[in-house]
Amino acid sequence: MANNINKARADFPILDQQVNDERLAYLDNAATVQRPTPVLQKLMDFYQHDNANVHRGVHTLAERATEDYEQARVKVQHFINAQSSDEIIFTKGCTDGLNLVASTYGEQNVHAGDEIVISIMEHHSNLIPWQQLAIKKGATLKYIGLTPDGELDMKDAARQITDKTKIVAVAHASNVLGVVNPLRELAELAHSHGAVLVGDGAQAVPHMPVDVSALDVDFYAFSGHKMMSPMGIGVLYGKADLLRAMPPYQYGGEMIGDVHRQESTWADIPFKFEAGTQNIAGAVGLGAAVDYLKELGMENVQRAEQDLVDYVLPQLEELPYVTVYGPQDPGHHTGVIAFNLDGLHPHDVATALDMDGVAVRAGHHCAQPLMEELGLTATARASFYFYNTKQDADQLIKAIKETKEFFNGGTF
Ligand code: 7TS
Repeated sequence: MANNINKARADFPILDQQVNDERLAYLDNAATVQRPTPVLQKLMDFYQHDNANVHRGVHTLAERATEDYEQARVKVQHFINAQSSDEIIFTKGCTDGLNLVASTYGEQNVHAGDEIVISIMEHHSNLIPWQQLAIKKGATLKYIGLTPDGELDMKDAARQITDKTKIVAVAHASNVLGVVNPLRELAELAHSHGAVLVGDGAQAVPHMPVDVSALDVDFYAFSGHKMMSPMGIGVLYGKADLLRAMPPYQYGGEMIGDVHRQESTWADIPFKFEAGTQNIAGAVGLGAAVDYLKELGMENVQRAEQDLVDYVLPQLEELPYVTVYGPQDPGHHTGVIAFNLDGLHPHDVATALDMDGVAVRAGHHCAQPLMEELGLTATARASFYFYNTKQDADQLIKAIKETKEFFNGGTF
């Protein structure tokens, strides 16, 4: 593999293509990123040489597959600095991990009159599980608001989190505003009131060094497909003592201790939470993605993205007809940039940009309460990854100018 971040783009043949007769500038990385050849190769190798079900057979392939699967767990453990690989549960993705916590820890610990605190910038995946839990239990769901700069209002956090709070659940990085939230401070605040902190790491783990021990989060969920693994695999980190005290999420094979006609016991963690045949190849692919990111160095990944933001954000902000959401200071902004063009619907903008080869997303980005808070129904969103280049950024700016001209009938 190209272990130099400047050469890494060559590992992504998908990026080297034309769409609508234009060079592709793939800027929809917050939705999903692309996979490098070494990850695809690992997947192929696994299916061609080692594929078997895990933890079941004593035959050689089953042992090899089990070894690969468990090694992937250890790789993830070290990548996010968990204390033990038992604290790494493989899930279908971030959404699945958050639902797991709501359905087990939440079910067990939230009662009528309790409070759950989330932020107004949450993705629906870190909102609806808590909303439904609150409805079911007769608990109250409260929201931490934003500062005028579009960052999490920590003064409001201190107001919202009280002794009635049982769970605080907040995104580590927003998929719309491009902000990174202070999870360590939120964890301290939550713990001082006897609550747990659930971190949604979907937009953080692929882009910056993440240390769950230093953050002192109790649970932390993320998706593999946003960090170059196959689809359909993700991770839930949980502190071992909490996971051990929680009931299972689903029932079936693999998660049991002993089964009798009328009663059963459960396996120890992490297997208690991995009922049925898991996405074994997905986990193996995630392990390969972790290897790839480690070789690049997460500091380098973060710096490469920051360089792109420093380059493109001021250019966007300079355009009088463009509104950028979230912090205007590039130093406070991740590679997720939500924006609108005056008088144009973001879907029209995204369609026009696609004609120029620029792939962006438009819509509410699964964050409708945030849109409501901002007085919007939708935005366009460009989102960068380390393999993007200044050429991609230039193409975005040029396409935005052309779009404005086109819709203005050339009068702009
Ligand atoms: N949390 C955040 C902050 C996210 O951005 C997403 C996905 C999820 C949770 C859910 O992840 P999943 O892999 O389980 O679906 N965000 C986006 C997005 O912004 N555009 O497409 C998916």
